[in-house]
Amino acid sequence: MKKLLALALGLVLVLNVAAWAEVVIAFSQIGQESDWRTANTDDLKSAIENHPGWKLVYDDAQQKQENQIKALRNFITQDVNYILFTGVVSTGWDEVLKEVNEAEIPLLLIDRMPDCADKIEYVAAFGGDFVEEGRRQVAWAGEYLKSIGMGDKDVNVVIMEGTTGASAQTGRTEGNLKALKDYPHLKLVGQQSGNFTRAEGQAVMESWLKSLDKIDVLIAQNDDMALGAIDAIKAAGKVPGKDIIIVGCDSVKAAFDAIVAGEMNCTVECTPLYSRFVVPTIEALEKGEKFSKTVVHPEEGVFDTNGGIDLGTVKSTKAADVISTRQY
Ligand code: GZL
Repeated sequence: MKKLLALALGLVLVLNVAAWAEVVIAFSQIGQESDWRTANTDDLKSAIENHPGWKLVYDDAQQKQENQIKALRNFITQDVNYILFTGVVSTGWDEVLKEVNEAEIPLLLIDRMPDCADKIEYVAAFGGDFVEEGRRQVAWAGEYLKSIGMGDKDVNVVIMEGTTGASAQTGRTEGNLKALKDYPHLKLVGQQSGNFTRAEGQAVMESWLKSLDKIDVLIAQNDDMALGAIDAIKAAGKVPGKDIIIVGCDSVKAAFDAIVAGEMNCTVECTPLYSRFVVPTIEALEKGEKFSKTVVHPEEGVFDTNGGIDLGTVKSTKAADVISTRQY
């Protein structure tokens, strides 16, 4: 009996020590609105759950800010060791992120940065350069048209925006509109949100096909909306990638498939694979290292039908040449 008791006590002790040494990382994720988001979730979940001594606390906010705020407060109550955060929109985070700071839980910002970033404390930040991504989208369309001898022809452009108020939408729109000034023959005839989802992208394109005289170029601020638009274009009896030039963003696998099939023309990369930044950063923070508050932008490419389109900061790569190497 004594031996059994000693064994039980030993087991409790080991479990307590293990729990005590565990690093608990909480992740407030926006939702499951796109292939990009799914890849981002899968990448971070798998890296954290498979890391020795780490435990993941995960929350999917279903694209609702109030759910993210609730999740952040739950993380504080659970006294987790780190919080990973990306905000569905840019505003409305000041109060809750200050509560995270007051709880002295290290905050890592990934993907979409909150507007209050310069008023709160965070230990590291990794996210796309959304303005540059938006610039690249329009510049690709302008340079492509020049490459096929249509640089001096007026063409009608529509911009399908992401979730209204998300930094990925505001940044890409800023980049889109700035770049349009460099290509005066690209005439903006429509600008509407498709909320980063395939279904809403299809619905917006359906309405544009009914209401606009002619669409020559679609700039879709993510690939899911571009793929939804392709569905609508085909249903209307038009040829996507030919009747309407289609430029997406993210560079998810389905976009590569559409480009290789000739139904899409270009996708500007925005990587969702953040574990390669987050894991070494938390490992270093665990050793007491400090990081700057500068947002780290991953190196990203542009992928299209034939490659070779020079956008200044990057030259496009032929999608068919690299499709087999893609990780998401
Ligand atoms: C970009 C990310 C955006 C993607 C969309 O970093 O926030 O959200 O471009 C996703 O596909 O929904």
